[in-house]
Amino acid sequence: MDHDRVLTLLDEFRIETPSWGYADTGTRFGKFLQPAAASTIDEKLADAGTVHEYTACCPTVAVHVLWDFSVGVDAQQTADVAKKHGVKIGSINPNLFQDQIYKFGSAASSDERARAHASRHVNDCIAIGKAVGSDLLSFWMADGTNYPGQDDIVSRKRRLAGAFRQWHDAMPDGMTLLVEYKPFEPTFYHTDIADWGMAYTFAKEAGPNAKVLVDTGHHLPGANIEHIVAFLLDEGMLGGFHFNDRKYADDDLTLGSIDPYAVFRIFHEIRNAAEIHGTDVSQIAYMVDQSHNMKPKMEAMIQTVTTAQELFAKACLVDRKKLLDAQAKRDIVAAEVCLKEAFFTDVMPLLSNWRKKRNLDPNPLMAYRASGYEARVANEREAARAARGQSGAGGNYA
Ligand code: RM4
Ligand code: MN
Ligand code: MN
Repeated sequence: MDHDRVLTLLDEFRIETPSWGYADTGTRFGKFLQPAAASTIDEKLADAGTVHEYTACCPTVAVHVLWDFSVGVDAQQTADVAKKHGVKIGSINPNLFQDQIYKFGSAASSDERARAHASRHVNDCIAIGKAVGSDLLSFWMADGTNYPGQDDIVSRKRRLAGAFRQWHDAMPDGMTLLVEYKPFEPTFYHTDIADWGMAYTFAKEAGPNAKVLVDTGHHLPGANIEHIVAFLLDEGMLGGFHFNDRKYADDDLTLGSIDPYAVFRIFHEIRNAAEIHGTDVSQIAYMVDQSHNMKPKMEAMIQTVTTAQELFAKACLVDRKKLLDAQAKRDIVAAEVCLKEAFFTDVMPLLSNWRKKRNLDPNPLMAYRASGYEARVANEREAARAARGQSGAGGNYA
């Protein structure tokens, strides 16, 4: 592929960053607070805007409704704040796991009150989505059970399917419902949407505007994620990604920090679908789902999106003619070499070129570091928190 074509593909490669990635988050063992962490939606959007300013590839921000919108605040106002920071509100993530009422699940629960509570929240989320002009309603359900025999799996499945159908039909035209899966955690015996096949089934039954969301950290060890991606794409059912890396489980480590070749292989399947099979890949929502506990959050986010760009560019460089030829000859070694050659190509000159055209520094991470942003907002935010009588950024997640 010639370099101009890669540059055009990079123009179309947009990555959504998550509001919760800028806030203080932790593990179930505690939180390590960072003075520069964002504690208000305004601060989160300012951070997201800054990431976009240095990278030019992150124009939208995912929001988690419970954490980012307060009762009585007009959603449109939040959209205006986003605009002020040079970004837009992207996917709307309902929170169906934190309220006490969800102890036994939300839409899959046998408790009618929990189901009604969930539906009210989802309807509020749809209204927020409409108000801010978002076209994605993204579901991760924590529903599941902890012990064999705890609840009837089939009844739970039917209740969940019914809820998705209702929520699908409540969405305005142009909105897409995404169904995310995860094999375990927070429940440890069964999860109601445990894998891509279940997510596919729920999405398919919900209606034409529902698709599957692949969170790269939500698989059991050894799963071939690029195979899942290729399969879903060919079925027209791949809605998008939550990018992160992992060593063990849902670790939410920086994308490509553990296994960059695995990320490359995912992008390779996407480009293969587009170039060999004529699949429309333009609607795939690339999103980050990481919340860093130890790394500085902004640096981690810039690292993540620039890594995504690098691995995507490398995947664009796979010589597909040569690959098809090797496959036709059943030449396994030559076929694999095609992938390896692209993976080991230095794409930094290409990306520098892309950035220069946008008046960006060729090294966004170093430019961000040199800007002093972190120290400045740390001072401002610590002072603002002290004025509010708040210690630490607070926040809700973990
Ligand atoms: C879950 C899942 C969801 C995210 C929450 C915070 O593990 O990845 O996408 O919204 O975490
Ligand atoms: Mn996720
Ligand atoms: Mn996760």
